[in-house]
Amino acid sequence: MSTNDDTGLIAGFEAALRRELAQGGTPPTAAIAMRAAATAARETLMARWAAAQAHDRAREDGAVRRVHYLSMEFLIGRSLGNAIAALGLDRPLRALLAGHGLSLPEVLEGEADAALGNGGLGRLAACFLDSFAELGLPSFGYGLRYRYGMFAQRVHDGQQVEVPDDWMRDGNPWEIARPEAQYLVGFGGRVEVEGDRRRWLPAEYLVACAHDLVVPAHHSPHVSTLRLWEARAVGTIDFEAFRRGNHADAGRALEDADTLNWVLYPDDSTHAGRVLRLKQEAFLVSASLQDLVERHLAERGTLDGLSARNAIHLNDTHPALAPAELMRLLVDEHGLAWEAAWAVVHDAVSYTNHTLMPEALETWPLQMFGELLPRHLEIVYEINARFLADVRQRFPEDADMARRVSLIDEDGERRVRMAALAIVASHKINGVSALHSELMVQTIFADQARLYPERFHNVTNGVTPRRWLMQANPELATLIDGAIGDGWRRDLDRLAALRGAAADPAFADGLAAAKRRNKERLARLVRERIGLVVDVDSLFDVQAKRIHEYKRQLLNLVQVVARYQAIVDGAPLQPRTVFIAGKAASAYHQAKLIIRLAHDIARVIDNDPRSSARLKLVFVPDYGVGIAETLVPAADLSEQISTAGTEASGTGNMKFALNGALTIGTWDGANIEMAQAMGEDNMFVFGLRADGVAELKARGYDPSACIQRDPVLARAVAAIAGGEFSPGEPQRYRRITDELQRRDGYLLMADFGAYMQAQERVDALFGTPGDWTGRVVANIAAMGEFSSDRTVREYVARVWRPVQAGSTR
Ligand code: 26Q
Repeated sequence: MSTNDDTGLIAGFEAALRRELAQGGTPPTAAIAMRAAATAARETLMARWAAAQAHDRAREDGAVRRVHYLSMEFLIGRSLGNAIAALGLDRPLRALLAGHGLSLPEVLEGEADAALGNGGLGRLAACFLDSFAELGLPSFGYGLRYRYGMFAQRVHDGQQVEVPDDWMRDGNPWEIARPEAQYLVGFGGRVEVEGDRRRWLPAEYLVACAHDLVVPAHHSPHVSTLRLWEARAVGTIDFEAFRRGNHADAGRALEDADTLNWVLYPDDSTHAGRVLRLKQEAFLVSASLQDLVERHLAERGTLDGLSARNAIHLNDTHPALAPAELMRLLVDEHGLAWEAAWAVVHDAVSYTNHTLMPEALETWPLQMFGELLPRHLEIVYEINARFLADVRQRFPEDADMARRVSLIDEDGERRVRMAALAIVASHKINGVSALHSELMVQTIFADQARLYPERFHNVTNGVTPRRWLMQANPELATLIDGAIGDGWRRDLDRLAALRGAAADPAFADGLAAAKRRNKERLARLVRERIGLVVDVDSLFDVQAKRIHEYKRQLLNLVQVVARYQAIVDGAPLQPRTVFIAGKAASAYHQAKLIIRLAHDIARVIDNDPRSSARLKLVFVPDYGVGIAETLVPAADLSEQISTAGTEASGTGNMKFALNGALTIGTWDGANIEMAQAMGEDNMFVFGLRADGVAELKARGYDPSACIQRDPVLARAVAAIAGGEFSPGEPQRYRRITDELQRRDGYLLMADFGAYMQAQERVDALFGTPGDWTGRVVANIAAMGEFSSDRTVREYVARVWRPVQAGSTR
């Protein structure tokens, strides 16, 4: 959106870039050019940041609150492509680089992925930052500045090996240190009683130092901020120890502080009970809330209006210490009465739940909690006492209610329940798809929903069309511009106008051509990274997400085995390339075994001349935002096959459909709303629904009966169990096949037949390209409501807007 107004900006950028590029004297490498462009773009971003802050401060209308989005994860990926597109600098940058013999794509490739997140929850937070900027919403994202982000995934002998992700090794040209924003965060120690006031005397302090990443809007000069906290020691080196030559002792305090910055816990939905993780959560919460209070005081001179002007959102329970910490700040440090402080907390705080899995609900051993955060534990007790008194009064007939909803789990080792804390404190609590929000109030939070029905609601997830269509798929974006204009870039609902374009043969041809080029791009990546050649005429079938049993990559693999066996028997099946990508949590053995099985199956298929023309299985290593940007636009088919009732929403499902892939999926998470938006006939829906899953489990599920009933399934499972894919070690997959035959907790065997039938429908449709393309258009045209702009607007309207005068929450 380069306009005449941008000429100054472009000239400034060019001058800055020339200055940066000239520094080495020698011709710049792609890496140097990347840093130079980032540094140059940063100057503009900083200016926009200052203007945005001034603008937000000056908003006197009180119509919007400043949003503080607290999240342990922000999976932002690379920034340069997004920044120069947003600032309208692609063209001058391309020209300048060409002058140095460099191309823009190779320069963009040189940037490290900022992988400060595990998966969906972290990527959602990154999409929200983009939408915050685009919507001009006064906001701060708050997170931690991990030295090592999500581990890099290597594959040795078909097995996942985790390698530290040293993403800041060459510095981070995007971050802006804010030495003026520093706060002390305490840990441990004891609580002193002075009359009716209590003071926490921590045993240890760390300093939280702010580093900002600036996220630009694409259609306005607005920017949003991601403030990442770094932990530093309060003091310096121990000079006395240093003088004695004891260097290790001299730096001990610095190093101890630094451990907090080291790693993002690579644990997707299983609970890692580590004291360092709790310390990280407390650090994020305390620094962010101190920053909020300080800013409010600086702007308004009083704590009055704190919650009328500020919203605090908890991205799952990881920052759920926030209500306790805000109570401590307001009551202990600023002298507010408990009731007044609690009203502020309740008015400010809201919470999003991202999982129904009971084992993933965060709890902390009381002992550990009390040792690290003694004052917060007292506050949790006080909140709990008042809450339970209310519960007992309101539900005298249900004697067990208090035990079930208590903030403290008293069964066995006593633990603090973070979700219970988040719910009691929040004025609004939401799930991330219609089904998930419904199940949330029927299952894990049924008691709380009885207590506070008005607090629970749904906000279906979305993804940013800037990164996931404009940047990842420029050819498709340009094609859509030609068909319906470029208004969709700001208002994704306009994609609905594409329905009319479905009948236009030129548009259909354009779609096919764009898809083919994106498939070629992926084929190149696969050739370069893993040395495999894939057939771009084959159907590209992609399942890309964290490896988890509930997501059922194993169902996909069993299907691939059955397909392989059918082809060997002579079935003339539609040629397919099946791509699987994703990381397994380092301690999740079953998930790692699934990765290994994928490699073993891929090898056997690849070495079998009878199948190689019709089937290929490719495991794409090191899945992350960067790989997704190539993988998503290249897919013909998107696999969204979780057991119904387990995937809270999914957001990959949205990215694939937006890029013109058809979905094969279960009636789960946001798949349901996508199917409803596009018409169920435009998605390959299969399998048990959530109620069917629950019924079957209640009836008593016997997976071996499913296997016996279906010879195709029996043969596929037998091949894996018999060591056909691991001839040197026939028992290698025993744990997997035993589970499938005996327990099959995620009902793969029950859904297998329906899945195979749906895959047959996929093959048949792919064989008639005209019909396939018609469905693709219907898919894209229906994706308007899955923009994160819509999602964020809903949060603003229902959660983050200031409460109306006179009404209460
Ligand atoms: C908890 C305790 C200790 C260490 C780590 C964790 C932890 C970390 C990450 C627990 C859960 C997560 C991540 C959860 C997640 O990504 N959930 C996904 O959120 C998406 C956005 O709402 C949904 O689309 C997905 O369905 C959901 O699985």
